Amino acid sequence: MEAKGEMMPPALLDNATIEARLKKLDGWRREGDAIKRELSFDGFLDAMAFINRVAPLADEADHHPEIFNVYDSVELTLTTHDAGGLSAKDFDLAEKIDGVVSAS
Ligand code: H2B
Repeated sequence: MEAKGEMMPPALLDNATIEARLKKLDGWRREGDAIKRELSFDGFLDAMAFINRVAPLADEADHHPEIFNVYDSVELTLTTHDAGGLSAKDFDLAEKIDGVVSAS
């Protein structure tokens, strides 16, 4: 088994792939080396419940969004720190998050 510190970072995506995958997402925008989606909910508890539905998906993927909450709003930012930009892991997780949004 590979030690944690020796893992290869995921490959960075090229611009064309980033644009193509972004088009398939729901409400995400690109901001430099990251993609972001802002959501609003019916109050703080619903916003927290959403974050808690995202949490196990993120941990399963070993890929963790930056999460910014103010009362009923949540902004998610995805980037691959290990690779220094956007990788397939960001888009794979964004698709799963979109699934959570559609289901709620
Ligand atoms: N999450 C995100 N968003 N980017 C990363 O590069 C990343 C991560 N790296 N979660 C993972 C954890 C890495 O630190 C571990 C060792 O796999």
